[in-house]
Amino acid sequence: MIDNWLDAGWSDRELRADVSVGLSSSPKELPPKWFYDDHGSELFDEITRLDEYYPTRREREILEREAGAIAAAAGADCIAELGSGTSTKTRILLDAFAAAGRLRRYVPFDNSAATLRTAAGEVARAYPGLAVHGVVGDFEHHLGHLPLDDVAAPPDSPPRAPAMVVLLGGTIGNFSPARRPAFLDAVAGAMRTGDTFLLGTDLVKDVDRLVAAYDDAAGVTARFNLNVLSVLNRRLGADFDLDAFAHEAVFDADNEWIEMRLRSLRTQTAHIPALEMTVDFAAGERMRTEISAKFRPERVRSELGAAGLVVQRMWTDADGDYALTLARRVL
Ligand code: SAH
Ligand code: AVI
Repeated sequence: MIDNWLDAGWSDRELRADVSVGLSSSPKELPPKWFYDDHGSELFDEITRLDEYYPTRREREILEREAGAIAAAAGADCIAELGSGTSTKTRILLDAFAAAGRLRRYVPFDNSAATLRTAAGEVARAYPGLAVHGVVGDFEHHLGHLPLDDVAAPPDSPPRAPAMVVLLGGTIGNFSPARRPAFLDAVAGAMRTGDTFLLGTDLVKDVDRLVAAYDDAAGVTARFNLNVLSVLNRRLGADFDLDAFAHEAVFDADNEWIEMRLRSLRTQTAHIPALEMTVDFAAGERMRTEISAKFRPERVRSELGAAGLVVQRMWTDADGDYALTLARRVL
């Protein structure tokens, strides 16, 4: 079963609002969620296999080592995954929960409809007997619809077992610090007392490794970054010249985040007919397209705690590059 909260009208209104606000601001800005059309999702998948992009490998290492402990500690029979993408690493969790004899439901949730449908279908085929309930939605708006309760359960059935909500890949880092508390409150609000939240966070580290992870030699991240302009061209009839912008990734040491930008290579004007908008760029002007925050363990604990999610366990990979944290909603 797939629920879809992103009908074309909703998504178009959201895109128009984001683009008209973001490109009228100074400095100009676009939210990262618009990277992930079908092509952007494929490019992200390619990024996860790059030598320089360590977070996926590090997270997989922790999952392979600790999935059994996570299954035991969570005691859940339902895994709901926000920003599930291709659900590739999730299979390590699904296998461990199945081995513990308690896997019943998987709820992948993503705003990239085609990726979600493919992933949900593949997981359903690979795990016979698993109820897969996919949700196409925006996790900044639709967490109130996260179906942690089994809609097929008869009304007189006993209270459900705990569920585990997961957010992997370091995706929490793509929220600005100002928006993280509301997001974590919404996650906790979608859970019941006793449910757990498994959160992947990239950790602060050597600047050169961080920058290389977001500015790879093969230029895949550059294509991923520029793809947001193709999304605006296709969906809003805009005329951005992708050859007139350059990808940049810099580490902001004060904020401890990687910032991705598109730098205008010349003075130019882009037209966005759907918004009746023209946007002027000076030569060298930078437009921010993503932040990817890097965390320290204390910050992970305190931000989860502020949302009523109490940390039960925190694991890192052997090199201390990345952390997975399991927190429980206690009230
Ligand atoms: N969890 C996967 C994918 C991470 S990429 C991994 O660890 O590799 C981030 C994913 O979040 C993408 O699949 C993207 O489509 C999705 N996403 C980004 N913004 C979103 C939003 N606002 N609502 C729902 N999904 C979103
Ligand atoms: C999905 N997100 C956690 C990725 C990140 O590392 O911030 C997106 C990404 N941007 C550039 N490379 C990967």
